[in-house]
Amino acid sequence: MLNTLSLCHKRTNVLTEKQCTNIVNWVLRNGTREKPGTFSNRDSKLDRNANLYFFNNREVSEKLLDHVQDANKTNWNVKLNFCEPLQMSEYNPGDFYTWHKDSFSKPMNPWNRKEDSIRKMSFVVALNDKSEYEGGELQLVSGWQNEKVTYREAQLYRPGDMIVFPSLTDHRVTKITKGKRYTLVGWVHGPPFI
Ligand SMILES: O=C(O)CCC(=O)C(=O)O
Repeated sequence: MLNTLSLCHKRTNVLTEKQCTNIVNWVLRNGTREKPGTFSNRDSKLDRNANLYFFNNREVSEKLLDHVQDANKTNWNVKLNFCEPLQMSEYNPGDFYTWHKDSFSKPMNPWNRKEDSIRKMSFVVALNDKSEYEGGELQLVSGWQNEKVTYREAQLYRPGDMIVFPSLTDHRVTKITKGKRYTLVGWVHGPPFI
């Protein structure tokens, strides 16, 4: 029997175009720039090239968390509680991110919360228009056919387009060949599965 569980959930206009531009400009000036793979309990080596910035914005975080909760209720119904600090990614020509999962095998708590937790839902919001760059497709693994992976494209076209998916889903960003791509990425935690 086919598994009918949704792979991902797309929403549009979760942020206005102006909000997206403001976020890019603000984060480039004020965000904390980090190298990828700063969590010591990563299960596998990260293979990517992109500039990453971390930032906190309660209003944006709460708004996006509401969208994730709605998507979760429609599709997966897992217990969720909070969102990590937001990440803005800037991809320039040559940048990419190979297949990976966002979740870790062990619960974590670098934020000194009461309980350990685990990443359960990931989301990506386009902060600029697809016409501003080439390549840079976000793809999610949907299965296997003839020993080859099959995938679905996340279809992030317009600023404010959002994709929500379980953090255990393998995904990648193909190489950018022209222009700049900006995305806002977030991870929503819930209690460990066991
Ligand atoms: O920028 C994107 O589209 C996705 C980035 C990503 O996969 C990640 O940060 O885990």
